[in-house]
Amino acid sequence: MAELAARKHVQFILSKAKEKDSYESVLMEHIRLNGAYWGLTTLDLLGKLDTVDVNEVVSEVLQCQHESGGFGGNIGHDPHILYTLSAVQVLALFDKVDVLDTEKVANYVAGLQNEDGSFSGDMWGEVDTRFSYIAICCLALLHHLDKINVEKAVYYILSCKNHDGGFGCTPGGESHAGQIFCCVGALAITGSLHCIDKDLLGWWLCERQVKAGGLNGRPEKLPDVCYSWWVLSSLIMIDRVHWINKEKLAKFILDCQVLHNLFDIENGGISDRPDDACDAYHTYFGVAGLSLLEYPGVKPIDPAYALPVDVVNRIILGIKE
Ligand code: GRG
Repeated sequence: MAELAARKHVQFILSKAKEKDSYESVLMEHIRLNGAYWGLTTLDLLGKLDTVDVNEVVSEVLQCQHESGGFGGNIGHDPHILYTLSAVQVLALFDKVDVLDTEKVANYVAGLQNEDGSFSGDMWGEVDTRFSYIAICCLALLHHLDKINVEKAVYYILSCKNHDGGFGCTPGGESHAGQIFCCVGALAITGSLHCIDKDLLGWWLCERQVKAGGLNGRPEKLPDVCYSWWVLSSLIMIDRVHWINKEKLAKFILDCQVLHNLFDIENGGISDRPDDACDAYHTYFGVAGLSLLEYPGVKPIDPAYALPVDVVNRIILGIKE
């Protein structure tokens, strides 16, 4: 089996952070805070978070905050719950959540809860179980879950459960591994995992493994490295990870490493499938997947909070290492 080229992936992430004018960085401009979360969490999992300047990161994050308390994807962009979680997660990595007026951020998130317990992503009202997860994860990290009606939030998530055991975006929506992560993660954080039929969901999730070892997000689809996170974290949370072949999955992720670019120059990064181009999103979810597989040299990640375990222990349990 190929080995994890950790040093090259760190270089790849650091080089992406510096790029300002490339085609890719322009495409990523509106989701810069998400990108910061993917890149910096990758560095932390690989033990290299100290290669970045904390004050610079904190200042960039704070510049994305809107007067409502929410965060935009970049400086001057409208606030959305998607970027608000990334902002809190990035600050959490550096033990800097206290630079925030946590009450204000929590009020922004809590203000997006609807009467039926669901969450909108922003003032324009789109509803999705992604936003339920984000609200719950974000408020838990801010110690402000008391600001929402948790019972209604859980009830809404359960209304998105399908007969195949999976979950969709809204009631009746097709089961998809990404939404399943969100629903299972939110139920895990709120202590409601007993509401899941673990065998039924575990069966649907383990059927996502294809012959090559990789995982897809729903039936008949191609495997993609990012599902190493969405599927595997869900299987771990419901205690059914032994239902897939972990070794084959690790091999698939390692085969997606891009170690040389088109000009045969040393590169780094992980792609969606072998021989494709790499990006920060797949690099993060590939490394995070290997972390869930307990790959040597990669720090353990928490499957519900999607942050390194030591960060979650520090914030949620108050344990300093
Ligand atoms: C903190 C990890 C973390 C997440 C925050 C934004 C979010 C909460 C979760 C997103 C969950 C999700 C829906 C992931 C799926 C992303 C994805 C690869 C979608 C592609 O969907 P299709 O239909 O691809 O284009 P398939 O693979 O089905 O062909």
